[in-house]
Amino acid sequence: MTDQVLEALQTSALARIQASASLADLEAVRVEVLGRKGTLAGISKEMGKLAPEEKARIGKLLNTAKQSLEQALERRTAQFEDAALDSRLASEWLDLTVPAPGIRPGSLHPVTLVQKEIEDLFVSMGFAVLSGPEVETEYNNFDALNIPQDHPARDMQDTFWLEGGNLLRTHTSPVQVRGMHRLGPPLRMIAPGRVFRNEEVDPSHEHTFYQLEGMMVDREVSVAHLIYFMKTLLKGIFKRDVAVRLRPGYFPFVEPGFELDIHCLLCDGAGCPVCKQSGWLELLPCGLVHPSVLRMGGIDPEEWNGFAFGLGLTRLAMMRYAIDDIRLLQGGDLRFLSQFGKASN
Ligand code: FA5
Repeated sequence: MTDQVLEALQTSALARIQASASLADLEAVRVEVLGRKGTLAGISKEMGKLAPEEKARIGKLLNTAKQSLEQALERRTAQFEDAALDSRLASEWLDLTVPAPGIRPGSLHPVTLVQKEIEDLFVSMGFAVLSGPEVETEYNNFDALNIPQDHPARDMQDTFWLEGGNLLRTHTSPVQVRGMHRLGPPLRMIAPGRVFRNEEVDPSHEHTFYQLEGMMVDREVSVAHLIYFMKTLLKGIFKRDVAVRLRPGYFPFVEPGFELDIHCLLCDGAGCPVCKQSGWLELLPCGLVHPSVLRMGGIDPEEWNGFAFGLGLTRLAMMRYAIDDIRLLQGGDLRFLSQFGKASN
């Protein structure tokens, strides 16, 4: 009786293995027939009741059935795996004979392009290009620029303070301080660099942006010199006369101080989100260096004087390339950025 049951079981299990359509089907057969609680295990349990010779014979039959089913399962599994591999090979392939695409040439960032142009211009006029650290001391960022502790001017530039009392520089003006000590009078320097402010971001304000500081110290420097250099700068960048307006501006490190605004080139003065509908964009604050700043820089204000300016370099790049949202410059989107620069490696 058990012989026939076993035989029938084996035949039907083999048929199901052959007919299975997936690895999941196969697994179902394996669990049902060969599993710990499967049919073969059930028969095996029943064998305790049999006479010893019968037990040996049925045991043998059971083992043979088990082995043949296991082999059939293995073969069918291999068939499924081969088929899966074939279909992957058909879809995932690589033609090694196709020429490599090569290195994609990078391009310079619009801010870098404008910065380089200004550097060339000022170097041609005898200015040195200096750089200073982005992490500054409170002294260089504020005190040495005539902005004492508790002075309201400190609140004009929302500061990212660091542990230990240092800060992320809020402007490039601390490089004036470093430049005065390093170069001594007479001096002509510019200092482009990244600055940081804890500000609300909008189309014309970023928390991280670029400025370009400039300073000239000599004998009898006047506002006329300042205006000459500012005009030369703007003409050099825009290759044409651009309407500007000069109005009084307050910065503790210059006296007198000015705000030099540029006619918004994005809307041609009609008003847009970048110029806050005013038609003008704050771009180039400047003035004659305050005597206290010269003194703190180790320069005698009785003998020397000078001018300084702090150009909004990121905003200048926006005007130059008609970019109507400052955030585009920070986004890192190469589709946008690669439109401007010449290819370079
Ligand atoms: C200053 O930072 C002064 N240190 C400039 C200066 C230097 C004056 C030397 C006198 C002598 P202000 O905070 O206005 O000034 O910033 C200078 C320029 O940076 C602005 O005219 C503007 O063009 C740009 N700027 C300021 N804040 C932002 C911002 N959040 N995002 C983009 N550009 C900004």
